[in-house]
Amino acid sequence: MQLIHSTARFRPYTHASGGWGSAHSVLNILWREQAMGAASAALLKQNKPKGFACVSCAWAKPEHPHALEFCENGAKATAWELTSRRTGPDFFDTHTLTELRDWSDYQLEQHGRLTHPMRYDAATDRYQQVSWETAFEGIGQQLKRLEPDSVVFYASGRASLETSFMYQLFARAYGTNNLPDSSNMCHESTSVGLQHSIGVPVGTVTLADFEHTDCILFFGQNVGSNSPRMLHPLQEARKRGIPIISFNPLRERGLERFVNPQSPKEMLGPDSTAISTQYHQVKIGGDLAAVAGMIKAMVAMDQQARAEGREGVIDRAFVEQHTEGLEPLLSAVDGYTWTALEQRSGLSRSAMEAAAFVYARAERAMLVYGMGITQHRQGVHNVQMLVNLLLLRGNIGKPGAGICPVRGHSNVQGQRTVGITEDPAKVPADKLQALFGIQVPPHKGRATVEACEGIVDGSVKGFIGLGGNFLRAIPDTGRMEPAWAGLALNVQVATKLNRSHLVPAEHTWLLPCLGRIEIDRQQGVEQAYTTEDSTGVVRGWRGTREPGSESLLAEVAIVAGLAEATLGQASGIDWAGWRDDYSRIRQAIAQVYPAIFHDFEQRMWQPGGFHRPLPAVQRDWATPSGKAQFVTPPSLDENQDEHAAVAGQHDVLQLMTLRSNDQFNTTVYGYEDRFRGVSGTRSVVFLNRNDIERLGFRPGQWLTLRTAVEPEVRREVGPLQIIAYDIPVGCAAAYYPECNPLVPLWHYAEGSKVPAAKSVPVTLHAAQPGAQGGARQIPEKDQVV
Ligand SMILES: Nc1nc2c(c(=O)[nH]1)N[C@H]1C(S)=C(S)[C@@H](COP(=O)(O)OP(=O)(O)OC[C@H]3O[C@@H](n4cnc5c(=O)[nH]c(N)nc54)[C@H](O)[C@@H]3O)O[C@H]1N2
Ligand SMILES: Nc1nc2c(c(=O)[nH]1)N[C@H]1C(S)=C(S)[C@@H](COP(=O)(O)OP(=O)(O)OC[C@H]3O[C@@H](n4cnc5c(=O)[nH]c(N)nc54)[C@H](O)[C@@H]3O)O[C@H]1N2
Ligand SMILES: [Mo]
Repeated sequence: MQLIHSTARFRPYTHASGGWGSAHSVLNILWREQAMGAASAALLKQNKPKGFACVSCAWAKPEHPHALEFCENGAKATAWELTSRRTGPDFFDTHTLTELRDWSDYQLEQHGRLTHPMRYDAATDRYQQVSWETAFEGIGQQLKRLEPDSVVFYASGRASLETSFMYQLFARAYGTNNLPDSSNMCHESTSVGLQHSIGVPVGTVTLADFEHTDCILFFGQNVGSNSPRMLHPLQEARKRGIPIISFNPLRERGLERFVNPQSPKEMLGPDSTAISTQYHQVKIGGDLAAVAGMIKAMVAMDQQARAEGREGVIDRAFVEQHTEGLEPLLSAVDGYTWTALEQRSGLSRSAMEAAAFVYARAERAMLVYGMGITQHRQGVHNVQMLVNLLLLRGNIGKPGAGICPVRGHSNVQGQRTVGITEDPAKVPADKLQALFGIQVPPHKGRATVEACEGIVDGSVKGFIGLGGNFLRAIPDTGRMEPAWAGLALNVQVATKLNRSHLVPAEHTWLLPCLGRIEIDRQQGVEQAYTTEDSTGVVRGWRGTREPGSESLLAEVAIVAGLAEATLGQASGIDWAGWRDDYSRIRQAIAQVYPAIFHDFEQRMWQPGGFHRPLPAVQRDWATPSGKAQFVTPPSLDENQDEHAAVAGQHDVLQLMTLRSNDQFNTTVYGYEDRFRGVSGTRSVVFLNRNDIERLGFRPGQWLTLRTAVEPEVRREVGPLQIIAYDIPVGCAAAYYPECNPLVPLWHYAEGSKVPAAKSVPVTLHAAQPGAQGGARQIPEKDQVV
């Protein structure tokens, strides 16, 4: 099969988010997955009491769900899981791994659900069917031979609280804290930043706060594609006249206008709701400066108000009683000139003042953010700067106010709550010892970047992947793939075939599991499971559809099987008993974390679930000093080291790698980025027209992108076609995961090690369509020629 590059079709999208475009897109995917009947029936149970939790994003599910409580992308995720297509043993009989490595991400997953446990056979270069017993036995043998700290137990963020709790116990009973998860590439900047600033690692906002707020600030999150159900509370807030102020380099459609596809009146009528009342196209990495500008403006307003005998805009009583560190922050802000702030943020002084003015007038304000904040070298400082802005006006710990990081995977926040972390200080080691006889290793394990470093230097020898497509999601994929081939053990628990399954280690297994939409029967009894959403709400769910194959096992059963085969009787845990009845796992979770999970079995079925207690919501600051912290960023610059390396090079642009409207992470549903008007391809780079002209290119031309630091390592991606786009000068955007070879492994946020996937310095070079030129080829919309 030969792949060719189809030409991008670009036509600016003129419609609102949601609306008919969204309805049409849902029908399309149901049809393509041949899942019309199954998925349509399932969609009625999505995010409903006694139904299943959407497998897509982590946005909160309301207590009183809409008749159809799902969005376009949730429906796509459901259809993707319930597809009638299958990738069974016969498929692997006819395809070698060498051959499959030429397939695109789209082709691989499009082929359908995995059905049987498989083991890689090097002699034939194929996966061969094995029994579950043989697989567990074989993997257990390899694990027993390996040094525990040379094995990594990755979790993608989808697994339930039950599976996640068992998985981390298994890793620790085996002898390691190597428990990276997808939040290491995502919201770890949040966990680190918020813990330090307000004493909790998660957001404080709940759905009810949307009803009480007076102002919403929105930074670096693409709500229309990545958490569309949030458009409902945003729309309702707008209908109450609440201002929404957005900061994003791109004019993302979901932040501009929305038509509720579930409202016949709106669908048939001419009106859409304007979402943002102010839209600030901040430069990539310019948020520190933008917020510093807002604070500078607020200080001026405060002084003026006080001089005139009015109440100031800084909440002095709150600051006095609850915080520390304001003075150094204000003196740093005082030191920044407006010219510097304008230059670094890409916004005008009046834009920053306008945002500050509206914010300062609001009695209760909340702040929502996503990957545009966390995936930067300054990701942790970005998060803390947003907290600074909230603390100035006492906007944490009262209704209608707070900080709202929008988490990615549907249970990524919950996994952390039940012990998936490389840091033993974050788990109750004494309880694990007392209850299960497990000695938690005292030293830190590896998070994602450290796991990658270990794979490169050979100190990591085994990898167990509970979901995810690690080898595509991590940075520096061009360097990581060859290193990965040196692993002794690669075990992947998955629902669909992906790249991480195709680069074999010495011993490689592929273990197919039930999806969350499917009924999970153990000993003939249907089991329930629980998740925690972005707003800290824990709820119970059940699968509603028959499993895609009789040979699939539930994730809980797979973890139990691996643990039994590896640890034998050596651990004090009744793995088989837990597998047979998940309420026993919940009992154990409640014993380990009683403050959060007491009366778990009853409370998980309460309408709307239950909230995990968060001290910050009560203005109880679980920080070392007992006060919330203002944190002064050491500098307003993103990428200081790069600036030194590329000083004076005007041809260097900042690249952000992001998601289209037609993908879930590395799962590519199709080649339509409807809201951004791009169709038929993902091989594009969005550039400002002035940069295109200045650098001597033209729209439609093909380029290779080259990383502009560490020139001794060649990092290139292409060919990508230029799209002239509304993006600030000096900035570029292209799709993830295709551009991951451009992100150096060491290029991560200080303090959290989240890869800085939103700020990669690159240079642009003319390329031929389809030319190799040493660049990594992007598999394109697959046309056989
Ligand atoms: N349909 C769908 N839903 C998803 C996912 C998916 O792939 N598809 N992924 C899930 C996961 S795991 C996650 S983590 C979330 C991700 O959801 P998002 O947080 O929305 O992540 P991205 O799509 O990477 O987009 C980040 C946004 O940040 C903006 N941005 C980039 N750099 C900057 C900057 O410097 N400053 C500011 N202010 N903005 C910036 C970009 O223009 C873009 O709008 O979504 C989850 N939900
Ligand atoms: N350059 C760049 N890189 C990034 C990002 C970025 O914005 N830019 N974003 C980062 C972020 S925020 C994240 S979260 C990562 C995520 O990146 P991924 O690892 O791609 O995330 P997933 O969607 O979990 O992985 C998809 C795979 O999960 C498997 N799967 C699906 N459902 C299930 C299930 O129920 N159980 C099991 N066991 N497996 C299942 C399927 O086989 C599928 O192939 O990528 C990160 N990488
Ligand atoms: Mo994520």
